[in-house]
Amino acid sequence: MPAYSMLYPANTKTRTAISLDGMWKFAIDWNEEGESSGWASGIPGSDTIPVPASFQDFYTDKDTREFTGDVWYEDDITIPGWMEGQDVFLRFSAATHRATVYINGEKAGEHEGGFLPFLVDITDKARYGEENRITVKVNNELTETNIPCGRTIRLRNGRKMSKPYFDFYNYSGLQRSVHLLSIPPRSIEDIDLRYEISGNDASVLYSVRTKGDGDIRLTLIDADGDTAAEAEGKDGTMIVRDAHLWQVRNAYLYTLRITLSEDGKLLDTYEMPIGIRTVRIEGEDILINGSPVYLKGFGKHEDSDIVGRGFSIGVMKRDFELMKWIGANSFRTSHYPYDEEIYRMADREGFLIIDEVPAVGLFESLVNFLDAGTGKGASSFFAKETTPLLLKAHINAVDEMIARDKNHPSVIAWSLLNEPESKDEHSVPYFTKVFNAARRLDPEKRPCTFAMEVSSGPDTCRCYHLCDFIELNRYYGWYIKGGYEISDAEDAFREEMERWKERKLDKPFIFTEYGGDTLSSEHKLPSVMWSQEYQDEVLEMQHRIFDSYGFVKGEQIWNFADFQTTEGLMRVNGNKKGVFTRQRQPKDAAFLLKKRWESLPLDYKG
Ligand code: CKU
Repeated sequence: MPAYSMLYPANTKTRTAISLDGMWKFAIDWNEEGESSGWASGIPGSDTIPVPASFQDFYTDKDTREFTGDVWYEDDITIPGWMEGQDVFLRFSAATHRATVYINGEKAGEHEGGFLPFLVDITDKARYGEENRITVKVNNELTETNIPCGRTIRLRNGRKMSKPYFDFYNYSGLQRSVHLLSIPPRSIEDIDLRYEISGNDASVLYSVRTKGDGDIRLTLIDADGDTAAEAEGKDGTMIVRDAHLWQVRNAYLYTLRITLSEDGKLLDTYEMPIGIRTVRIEGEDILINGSPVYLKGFGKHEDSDIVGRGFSIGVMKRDFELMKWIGANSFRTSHYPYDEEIYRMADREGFLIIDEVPAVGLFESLVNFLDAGTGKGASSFFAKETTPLLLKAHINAVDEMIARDKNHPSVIAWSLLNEPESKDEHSVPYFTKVFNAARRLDPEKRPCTFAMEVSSGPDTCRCYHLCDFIELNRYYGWYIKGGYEISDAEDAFREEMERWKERKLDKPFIFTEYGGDTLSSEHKLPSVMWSQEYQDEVLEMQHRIFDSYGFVKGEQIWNFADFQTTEGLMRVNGNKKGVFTRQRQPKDAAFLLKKRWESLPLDYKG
């Protein structure tokens, strides 16, 4: 368990989580003077901006949208007098890519990495019963020492510019919720859970960590509000008779109540939804509760109009409705861990999640994602002077991701890198350390994997032996032999699959990316690339390949919806591989997928 608490900010009898979402004061540090000019005590100007949201797409001038450097947020909040004596924190669900937090002008904490939560302890700095000024400096520069990787350049006019090594816009700011938390000084800090199923019964194996001592009691409450099991002590097992299992697209959630008390006096209580289910890989099968499943779904992004990568509860709802409509059962959180609400929704709706750490762009090339798609480029990304720093940041993100997401029944696997350089000998020790960390940190020991681009093939990749199942990102018929050459693309695709087959890996394969760009405005008969007709042709060809191999146990098309990228010759105002438009309306391919996915049984090829 990590030495910090990643528990979701819940309100209970003993704890309070107050949302600080809303309009915050906002200033861009154009002249890199914020620190020296004392902005920590008060930021200049009178602009205000919504939290949560990316700052980029509100404004009408390009220098602001493309701004690279520090942006400052400020909010004056009253911290209630009754919180005095409690442990008091500011909880940021994310600050992209790094943040320094001040209270009343004094530095209170900082965090590196843009997609996971962090707590800032303000217990001793807060003024209780009074107004307090919260100031946050957020920096969005990309480097090769943190994930996702990229560079920051300086234009001749003095402006900095982000050069991502990845194919999504470098949205940033306070993109997720902020809370004020009060927690009792002796409290529940964390819990690990594992499940075993035998016949109709289940065992819930648990281990609770607390701050300070006390008597621990656990109560498992079923969906009708009845007690299903109880236990006492820090570590133990709850036996659940006639357990309701959490099943794919048929979720059943229990509430787990944990209490910490002393001499019958309640010190702290925490409640969380949990689902009883097991995940296992056996030979070429992915087993949920012992039964084989075939994954159908998407690589997604957190991306929508106006708020950018800012969490939008409305967009989340729409996305789940579309995924249900189309017959999907899973998605990958490409290319970073998503907002916690999305996992809670997946827990309720019975979706399976491959949870991905933001390790994208670990590939030596200027137009990284493009060269990755065609198999060009690539040298030794993991033999640089800076590699140890990158590895440290990477493992730290894996640690935080697993700490945050380990208790979601929806999370069935950890995707530890996306399309890294994996042909070079230096990748082997790097990957091994990342995989070892994940395996050590996850109490449930879920399968671990990474997404492989085409140059990481059966004869070239040196790291796939580390994977419990193989994730392939393949664009035959798009980046490779697109258009009228599609018949050759199909041959080349089949040849690659035959070589994988010869390896006899005895592991499941999931296609975590496939598809092609399509403009929702374009129709053409006969097809041309970018038309809706061609998207259907590519998918039909790619599906034929998937159907020919028994070890292919899932397909997650790239992408759920069109999304924003950096501008450039290869992108027409964003990546257009969406099955839905950015406004979440279907392209023709959505109907093709609906027909296919509704007809494929859950245990297809099982
Ligand atoms: C996607 C092998 C291609 C890598 N993949 C990564 C993803 O982030 C991109 O958006 C390719 C694409 O559409 O090119």
